Amino acid sequence: MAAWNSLGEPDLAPAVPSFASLLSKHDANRDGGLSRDEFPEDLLATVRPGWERVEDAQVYYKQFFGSMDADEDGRVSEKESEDFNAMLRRTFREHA
Ligand SMILES: [Ca+2]
Ligand SMILES: [Ca+2]
Repeated sequence: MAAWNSLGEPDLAPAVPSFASLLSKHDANRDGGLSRDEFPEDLLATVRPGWERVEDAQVYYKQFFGSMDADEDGRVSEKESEDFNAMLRRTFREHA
C-alpha cells in the first residue's frame, strides 16, 4: 500500500454511494436491508479518489459483508452501513 502513502492528500473520505441509493437499486425484497444475495458484487469500495487506478488496490464492498453485518442477522441495515463507512474513514485517517 505504499502507492497512496506518497500521494499526501489528507482527506480520505470513502467515495461510496449512499445506502439509500444502494437500497433503491438492490433491495429486491424491500425489507430496508441488503442481504448477501442482494449486495452488489461489483461495488468497489473506492476509499479514496484515484484508488481505482492503483493496481491491487481494488476492494469490493461485498468482501466486507461479514464485517458490516454487525448483528449477524444476514443483512446490512442503513445503520450498519453507516457505522462501517465511519470505521473505514477512521481507519484510513489513522494510517494516512
Ligand atoms: Ca433486502
Ligand atoms: Ca445486520
